[in-house]
Amino acid sequence: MKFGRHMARATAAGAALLATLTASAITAPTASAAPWDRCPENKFCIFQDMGYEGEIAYSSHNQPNLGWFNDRTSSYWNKTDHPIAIYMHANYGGILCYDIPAGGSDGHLDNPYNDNWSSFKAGYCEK
Ligand SMILES: [Ca+2]
Repeated sequence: MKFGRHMARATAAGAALLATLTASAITAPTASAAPWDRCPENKFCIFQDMGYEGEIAYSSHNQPNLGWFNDRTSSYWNKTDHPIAIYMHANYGGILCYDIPAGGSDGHLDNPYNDNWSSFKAGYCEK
């Protein structure tokens, strides 16, 4: 009887291991995808959270009002071929302006820029 129970446990353990390996093989491609991979080519992407996490919004056009995303951006990735100017108020207003070069990215916006973006357009800030 002892031998029989031992074999039953071994079989169950083997089945569990096989299930784990199978699950890993299926989920591996998803797990290896970086969060910024969600940003399409030729778009300027903004993320709600640090580390390119949370909700994402993107555009290849000027945005005078970020709508739901107003004052929420905490990281960004510029996959366009041109610079982007960020403004702290809608309609490209406010005292502060933030330049992003073509291809630029930052996974951790510091104050006063974190959660403070309200509009953006192509080009550098006017100084
Ligand atoms: Ca945020």
